[in-house]
Amino acid sequence: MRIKLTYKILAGPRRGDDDRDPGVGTITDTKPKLKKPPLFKVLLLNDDFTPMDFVIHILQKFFHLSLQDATQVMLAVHQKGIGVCGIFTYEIAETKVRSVLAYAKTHEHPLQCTLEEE
Ligand code: TYC
Repeated sequence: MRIKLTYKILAGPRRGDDDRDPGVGTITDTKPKLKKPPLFKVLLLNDDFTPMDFVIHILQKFFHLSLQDATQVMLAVHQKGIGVCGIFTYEIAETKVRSVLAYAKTHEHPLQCTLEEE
């Protein structure tokens, strides 16, 4: 990446006084500065009490899954004990987990949800 920078000399020889300093400089930075953020899986845990329809509703409401995909994910969690609802950056994953837990609690279901770094 190259950044062209115009700067003003505050001390020392003034512009024009010194031919070596035209008042414009170029800073060259060879390292790319952008890094991919770490990603986090939002996981849903099975339990014996939360109704299947409620889990499907959660997957549609918070993870924007179609009815077909939500049903598949719910059944996978029901059979395997755990499953991935989606993969997000940390802040989004954390917000999804909080929202799901709060919503399940409001509806008096023991549904558990957590996150795990990819
Ligand atoms: N095991 C629940 C039932 O039989 C359904 C269920 C599925 C609950 C997925 C939680 O994350 C879950 N009613």
